[in-house]
Amino acid sequence: MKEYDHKKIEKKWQDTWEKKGIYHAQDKSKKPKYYALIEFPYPSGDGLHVGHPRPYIGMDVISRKRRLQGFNVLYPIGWDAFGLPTENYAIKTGKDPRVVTKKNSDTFRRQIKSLGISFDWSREVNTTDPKYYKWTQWIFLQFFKKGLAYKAKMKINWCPKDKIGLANEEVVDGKCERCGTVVEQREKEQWMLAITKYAERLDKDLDGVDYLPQIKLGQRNWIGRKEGAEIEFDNIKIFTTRPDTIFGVTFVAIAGDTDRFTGRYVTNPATKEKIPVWEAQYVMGDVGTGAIMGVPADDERDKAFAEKYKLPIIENYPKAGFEDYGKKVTRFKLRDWVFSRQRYWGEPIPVIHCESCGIVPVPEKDLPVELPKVKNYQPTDSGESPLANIAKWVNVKCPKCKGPAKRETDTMPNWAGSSWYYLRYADPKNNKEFASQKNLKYFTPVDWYNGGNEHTTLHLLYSRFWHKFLFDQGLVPTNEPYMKRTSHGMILGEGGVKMSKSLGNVINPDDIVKIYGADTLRLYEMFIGPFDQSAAWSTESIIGSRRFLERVWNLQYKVEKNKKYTEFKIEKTIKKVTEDIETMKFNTAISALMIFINDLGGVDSVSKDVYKKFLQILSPFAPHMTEELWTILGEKKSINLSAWPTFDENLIKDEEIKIVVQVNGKVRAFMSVQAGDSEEYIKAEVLKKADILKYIEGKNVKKIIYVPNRLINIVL
Ligand code: ANZ
Ligand code: ZN
Repeated sequence: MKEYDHKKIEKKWQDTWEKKGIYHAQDKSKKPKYYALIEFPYPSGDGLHVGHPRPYIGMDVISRKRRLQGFNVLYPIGWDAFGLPTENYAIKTGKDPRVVTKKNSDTFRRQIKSLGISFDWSREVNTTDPKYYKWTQWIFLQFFKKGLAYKAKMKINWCPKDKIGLANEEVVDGKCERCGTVVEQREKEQWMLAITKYAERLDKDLDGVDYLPQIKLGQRNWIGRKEGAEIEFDNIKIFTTRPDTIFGVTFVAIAGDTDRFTGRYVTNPATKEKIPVWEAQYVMGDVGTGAIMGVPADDERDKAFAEKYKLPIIENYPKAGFEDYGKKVTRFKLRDWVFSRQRYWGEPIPVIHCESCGIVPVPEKDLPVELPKVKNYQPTDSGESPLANIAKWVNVKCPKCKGPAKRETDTMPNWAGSSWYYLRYADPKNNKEFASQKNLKYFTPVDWYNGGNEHTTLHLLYSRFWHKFLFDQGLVPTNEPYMKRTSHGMILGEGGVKMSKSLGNVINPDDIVKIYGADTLRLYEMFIGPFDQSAAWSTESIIGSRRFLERVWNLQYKVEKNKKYTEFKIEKTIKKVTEDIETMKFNTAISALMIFINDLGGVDSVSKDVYKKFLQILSPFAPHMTEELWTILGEKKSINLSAWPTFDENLIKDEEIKIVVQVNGKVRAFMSVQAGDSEEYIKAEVLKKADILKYIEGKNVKKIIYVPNRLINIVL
């Protein structure tokens, strides 16, 4: 007997698969396509920890199953590599961020490859590659040409530590999402993207996609669609969702830094009474019209305000019809997207400022505008990008009038490259278009996208916006980018605390792969708990997953080629695994596999047919070992090229049925039987049941009536 040597097996198959390009999606195929997507990682200097691969393995299970089901699967990966951590590291060490990015992504790639994820590495993209960001810049220019990218003086959220402007989405409880520093407000010229133009569709079109309910809700709340009315109190326009309360209005309030009476009065259009105009802190300048009508009797905040400043409160007032005073309007909470950063490590915004022509887009033939090499990556305290100091790069001729002009020195936020990367995967080497229409038509939309909950209001919303815009320009074939969206829970450290460097509880997958093997790690991460919930790592439990694989391995020595297979039915297990994978219940799929092996424990031999089917349904979880066993069984082609086992529904029906047990016509108990059990057998068994014995002990059983699959009646 050969022992299960994961080191040899895993290396061997990873090399073979790579050499044969077995996981490459075909641009042209008779098979239907399936596009599975994970959020491409940011290649950090710390390398992978065991939390990273959880979604990769989850979607890998789906992808592998789809291949066996006959699909031409696109399961790509790349690097979302612009952004602050690399830039801050460059500032500290003076190293070129390009070099740092290369090193980090090399590490990530090596680590991910060691897990046997079936990514199509031939389609790898990197957002910091000029060949890639050329198209990010090109798409920006399409926004610009349509007036959806514009410059505005804005109060922006400013992180004084990172020296960077933040989008609202990046501010959590008034603090910088990255470093926790309290955010300040600064007035600055910024590039904006007009996402609000798409607010209505971003909300409405959620109806047509299959996202988890909490993801839809998260987006809807963020977009904040609200129907209400605008009503004019003389020259002050207010926004209300309750125009019916207009007879209860006792004051009007406009947004202000302090609460104070303005000295002015306006007329209530319903009552024609004069009411005072206040400035109030609780009225937000950028919500609605920035002014409200105060109804202290029916609104908590208005009531608190009225009590504090001794304003009248009208308790009983007639309700108006919703339509009587109002111009009906729809309002959104969503704001336009602050799209520029004054930092180095991002895509340069491809426009030129000319004194006579104004803002001129860089001509398409001059794209990409490449990031120049600099000596110092430090952002300036005045808030200007380090690019502003490179006169040679900044000073250019205006493309229109050839007069002296200056390049824009702002760069794009780290959300830019990820807003369209899934389109590039369809045609990653194209240097004429961001992707050909033919490939886009074939591969998109993404069929299933799994990613982190933290991206619900950021990346997921941004990329839907870009996609809709591209759709409107006729550049992508569908209105939505992703048909289905799910999310995964985090993997926590031992004992349920977050894995972090400072706590010293980070588990490096390299160590696990070395000791237990990639298949064990994969199986364990899928078995650790419900996929959508957080789960705590336990090195002790990983041994259980390893033992299970060893048992599967050893079963090869019990295989009998000609054995007629009767005693063990695998159909139930096939059904369970087939269905559970579809709902990402990976943990229960694996328990079904484990139960099957347990039940097999005692037998002397197993039929080859059953064993092969078992290997096939285990293969998405443990691809290396199953491939090895498949070959040992004499198969010439990869298990990945085999067909997902189907099952005879009739054999499945052969399941437990609950029947009613009566004694003299009275229901006394229930009994589980197999549909295939004979009447004789059931009649004998029922008389042995403890909860029946007490009714019949010492009595004479006259007859037993059996109604198949329904009831059994013992007549005394
Ligand atoms: C009168 C009124 C009567 C209102 C009432 C509510 C209840 P919600 O409630 O969250 O859907 N509002 C409008 N613009 C505002 C602003 N710029 N800053 C602060 N509050 C503002 O939000 C809609 C309500 O929020 C609006 O309807 C308005 O108060 C207030 F019994 O008008 B209401
Ligand atoms: Zn000019």
